[in-house]
Amino acid sequence: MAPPNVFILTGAGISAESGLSTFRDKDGLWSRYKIEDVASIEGYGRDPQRVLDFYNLRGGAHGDVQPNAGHIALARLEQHWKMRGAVVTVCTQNIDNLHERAGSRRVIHMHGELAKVRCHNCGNVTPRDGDLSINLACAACGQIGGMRPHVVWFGETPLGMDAVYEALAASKLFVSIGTSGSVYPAGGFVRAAREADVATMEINLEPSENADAFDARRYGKASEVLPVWVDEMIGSVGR
Ligand code: BV8
Repeated sequence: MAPPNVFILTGAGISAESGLSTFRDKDGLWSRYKIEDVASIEGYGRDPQRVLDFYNLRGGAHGDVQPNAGHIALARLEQHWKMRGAVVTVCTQNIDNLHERAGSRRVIHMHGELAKVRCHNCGNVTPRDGDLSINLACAACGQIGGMRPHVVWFGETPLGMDAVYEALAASKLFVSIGTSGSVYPAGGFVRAAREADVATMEINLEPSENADAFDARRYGKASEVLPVWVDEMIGSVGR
């Protein structure tokens, strides 16, 4: 008997212990930058280089960080589930590649990836190769000034939404990890799960904005709580 498919949503909190800033914690990114200036399509229109500098800075920080025990635990769960004919989907709001570097294979980056850049004019996506500037020309269409990070800003449509809702509908357990639940549509996934009779659990440092919507809740650091939870999940289906 295969174990139940699991849908996992992660946010900045799972990468916090790898040294990457979250957004809304006391010293988070939004305490130093205004969302509308650096993570909105309007802000990009007003001052594109300021937006590119914000992501160049984050690209630099991502360069030398490592996956933590929380990322590694989720990859272990996926591998174990796969051996037993079941699926673990990681849908992340994060633009770092720490899930992949920890060994997760089925990852949906609904807010994009800092490791990729996109031409705002023709849509061509290529691997990030150093800092972005408004003077760069697109290798595909040749236009200058449109090279941007391949990330989803406020007011833009998240990526992979069909795959997200398909995976959520095929799961029996929805687990939200390291997210404040303050950004939509991700913040609404727990309600979509409940409507589909999917069991829900929140694992976070502290109660999120949607805490009361979850059937179960565990609080603590992801690098400490996740290995314990994954051991329990694997133990429940036999090694
Ligand atoms: C959309 C970019 C339609 C990449 C991000 C007006 C106009 C247009 C849209 C809207 C509008 N009003 C509202 C909206 C919707 C809007 C929205 O939600 N606004 C909010 C402010 C209300 N959403 C959008 O615009 C989205 N697009 O709606 O399009 C649509 C909808 C459905 C289908 C089709 C079309 C686009 C949203 C994407 C915006 N881009 N980032 C980047 O720069 O990274 S959002 C940004 O917030 C990041 O992606 C981040 O991941 C995300 C959520 O933040 P969290 O990850 O939760 O991080 P946060 O700091 O908040 O919380 C961290 C948590 O971790 C905390 O709870 C903390 O306790 C915990 N923690 C800390 N340490 C640890 C820990 N937990 C465990 N262990 C630890 N050690």
